[in-house]
Amino acid sequence: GKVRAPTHIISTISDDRGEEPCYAGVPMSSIVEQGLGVGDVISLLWFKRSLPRYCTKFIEICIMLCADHGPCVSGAHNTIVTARAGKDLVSCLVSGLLTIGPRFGGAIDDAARYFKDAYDRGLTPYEFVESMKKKGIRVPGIGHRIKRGDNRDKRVELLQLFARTNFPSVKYMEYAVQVETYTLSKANNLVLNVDGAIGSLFLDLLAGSGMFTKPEIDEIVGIGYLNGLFVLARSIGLIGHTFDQKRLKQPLYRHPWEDVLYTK
Ligand code: Q5B
Repeated sequence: GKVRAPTHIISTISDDRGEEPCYAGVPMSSIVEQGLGVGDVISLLWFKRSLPRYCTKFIEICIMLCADHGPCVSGAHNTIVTARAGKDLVSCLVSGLLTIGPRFGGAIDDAARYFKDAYDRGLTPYEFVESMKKKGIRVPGIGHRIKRGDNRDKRVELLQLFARTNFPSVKYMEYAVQVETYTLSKANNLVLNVDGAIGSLFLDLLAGSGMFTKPEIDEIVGIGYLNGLFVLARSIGLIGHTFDQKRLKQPLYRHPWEDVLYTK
C-alpha cells in the first residue's frame, strides 16, 4: 500500500494545493460569491466552522468597536513614538501590539476564564470579587482609566444591546453585569470594560449558539482565542496611527523633562 513519509508540520485550517485556497474546506470563491465577511473568515480560520450570521456579525462588531481608542492609549502611544523614530510600518505596528496584555486590551481571555469559572461554580458576585481580592488578583474585564459609573463605555452598551437582541442567552454577560454592580458599589471606576463585555459575551456565543461542544468551549477558553479579537481589531488603528504620523511628518519624539520626576 501507500506509505506516507512522516511530515514536519500538521495544518488543519487552510489548504492552497488546489485551484484556489480553501479556508476550513470552504473555497475562496464560495466565500466571495456568498457575500461573506471578515466575521465568517474568522469563524473558518479560528473556529474551523461556519457560524450563524448573528455570531459572525457579533465578531465584526467587536472588530469595529476595538479598532481604535484614540492616540493616548498604551498601544497607540507606542506606535506613534515608533513612527516618529522613523521606523517602518511593521515595527510601528508591533511596538503598539506589544503593549496588549493583562492591563490593556488583553484581559478578554482572563475575563472569560474567571467569569465562566465563577458563574459555573455558582459564586455570587460578592463571593467572586472578594475571593479575587483575597488572592490579590484584579478582576479581569473590570475597571477603566477614563470610564466611570456615570460615564459608561458606549462600546460595552452597543455590544450588550446587540447580544440582548440577537443571542439566545446572555447569562454570562448578565453575570458580569451583576459583578459590575457590586464593584461599582466599591469604586466608581470599576465598570465592566470592553474586554469584560467581549469576554462574557463570547462565552454566551460559545455556550448558546449550539455550535460548540462543552469540551470545545473549555479548549477555546483554556487556549485563549479571545485576545486575538482585540489584537486583530487594534492592528487597524495602529496602522492608521503609523500612516497619520508619517503623513504629518512628525519629528523624533522626546519626552519633556518637566513631565519627569527626577528623584533619588
Ligand atoms: N482596581 C484597567 O486601573 C485598569 C480593579 C481593581 C479589582 C479590578 C484596572 C485593571 C483589569 C484589567 C482589564 C482592560 C488598569 C481595560 C482596555 C482597552 C481600552 C483602554 C483605554 C482601549 C485601570 C485604583 C484602585 C485600586 C485597585 C482597584 C482597579 N481595577 N480592583 N479589580 N479590575 N483592570 N483591562 O484606573 O484600594 O486603591 O489599591 O487592571 O480589564 O485596556 O481606553 O484606555 O480600548 O484602548 O489605573 O479601553 O482597572 O486604577 O490601578 O489606580 O487602581 O482600583 O486595586 O485599589 P487604574 P488603579 P486600591 S480596557
